[in-house]
Amino acid sequence: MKMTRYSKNPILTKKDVPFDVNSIFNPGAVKFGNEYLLFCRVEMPNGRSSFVLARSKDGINFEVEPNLCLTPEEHDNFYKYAEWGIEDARVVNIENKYFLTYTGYSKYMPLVLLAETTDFKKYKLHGPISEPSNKDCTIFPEKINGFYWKIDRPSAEQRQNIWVAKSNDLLHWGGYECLAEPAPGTWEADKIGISTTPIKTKDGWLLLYHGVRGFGISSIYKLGVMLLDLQKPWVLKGKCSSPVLAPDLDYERIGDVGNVIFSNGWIAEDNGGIKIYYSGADTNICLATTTIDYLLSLCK
Ligand code: M1P
Repeated sequence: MKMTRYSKNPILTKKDVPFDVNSIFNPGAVKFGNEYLLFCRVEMPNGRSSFVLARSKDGINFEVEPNLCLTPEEHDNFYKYAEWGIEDARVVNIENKYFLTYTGYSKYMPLVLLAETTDFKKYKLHGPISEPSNKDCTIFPEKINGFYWKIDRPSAEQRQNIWVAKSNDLLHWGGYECLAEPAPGTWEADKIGISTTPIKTKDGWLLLYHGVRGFGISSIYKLGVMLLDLQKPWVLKGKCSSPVLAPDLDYERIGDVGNVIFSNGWIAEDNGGIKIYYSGADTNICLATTTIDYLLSLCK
């Protein structure tokens, strides 16, 4: 199986949200008990984003909860770093806790915030785990060589590369290494960023990433796949030469930001299948399915 879009995409739009929003998009995804959870970004009428949970028994039909689950205003001491919105959460299960890495947006510009939960009802907010400008952060689901590891995407003047770092406690980070750079003259020439939480496979850590290239007055966001060494997560073992998913259909081309496919959530099934949750044009939530074996074959 290659990459298959769900025939009834999008699976969620703002019409499915039981309160007034501009859009619902860019969900983190995780299995919690016997449920699939999407930790969705909703842009509120004032243009600032918060999070709402959507729940499903089959990973396809989701119901959006009636209330927001996390807002900028709940950030107390960290509100000044989240005042303009919280965006694009990645969710990872480590040692029976769920950690959320997401963008806090404010006058300081984007940085990475960390929160944890055990029940998706109460959230412990840890605040920034980067300086600005930084975003697109995900944490590995287990310790490697005795350390926690994260991947993120600092903006260094005009350069936007993907970096990796390690930590003893998930709060203090060091050992920075540059993991991947945009490939000049290709679909990912302008910038890249990690999309989804790493999945452990027999061949290495598998990740989706997004690549961006400017065309005329706009940019096109496409998804790629990369493979990292299991024991040395700063070593890129391979990556695709062309995108695995690119804007094509109307719901990916037309919306608040046209020609964007963006993902920050996927779920690996026990049978080797993968559900990729992605957003078209920063406006909706869609589903595509594939397999670990297919994605690994692209990284050879
Ligand atoms: O509009 C596409 C995406 O642009 C930004 O992503 P990045 O900084 O990684 O290029 C984010 O604002 C993201 O939310 C948005 O989907």
